Amino acid sequence: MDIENLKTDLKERLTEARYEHTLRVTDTAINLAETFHGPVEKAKIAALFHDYCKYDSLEEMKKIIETNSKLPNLLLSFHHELWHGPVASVQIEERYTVTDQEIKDAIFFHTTGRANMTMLDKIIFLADYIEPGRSFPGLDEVRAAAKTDLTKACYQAARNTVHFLMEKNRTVYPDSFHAYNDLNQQVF
Ligand code: DGI
Ligand code: FE
Ligand code: FE
Repeated sequence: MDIENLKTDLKERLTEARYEHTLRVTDTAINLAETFHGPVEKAKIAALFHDYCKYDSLEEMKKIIETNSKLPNLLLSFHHELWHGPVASVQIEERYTVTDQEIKDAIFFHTTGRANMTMLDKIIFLADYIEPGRSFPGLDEVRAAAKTDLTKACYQAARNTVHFLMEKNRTVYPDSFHAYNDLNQQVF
């Protein structure tokens, strides 16, 4: 993987603010991987690519979801914010020959999480939530937990997100609930 080429591509595809977010998520993911003895190189690649499709057109993403058997059509019944991770996971395989399943899964599930998250899934999900540019209610607690307990911090992030969506009368994608329930059982 030529990181400098990838960064040039990202700069073209993303806004300045989103590109800066991506670099902060990457630093955060590398730190988490080092702290919890996870896969540092994979964390770096997955973090750099995680929002690769964030600004793709809705028509284009819809077509990819409809035609690619790896992507569930259920996504189309939920908010389009949920599409960019799954779509990125298949696009990067085609464009950059990223075939590592662990990396593709971490990108696919970075917005919702899922049941039985791998360590890399947790690292990317959490890094996206706690990167220094974020300011969510309850973030201090999650950042504190992230220093010592990866699963507990992910649980708190998943819980806060589901709580936030319900407060706003938004729909909650099944994988978000699956992540919440499974992490809850791992923590308590
Ligand atoms: O791409 P980012 O902005 O860095 O972060 P993200 O990929 O976590 O996307 C966050 C958005 O996705 C935020 O607006 C909340 C929304 N979201 C997360 N989980 C769900 C969700 N929206 C719905 N409708 N249902 C979910 O389960
Ligand atoms: Fe995202
Ligand atoms: Fe992100």
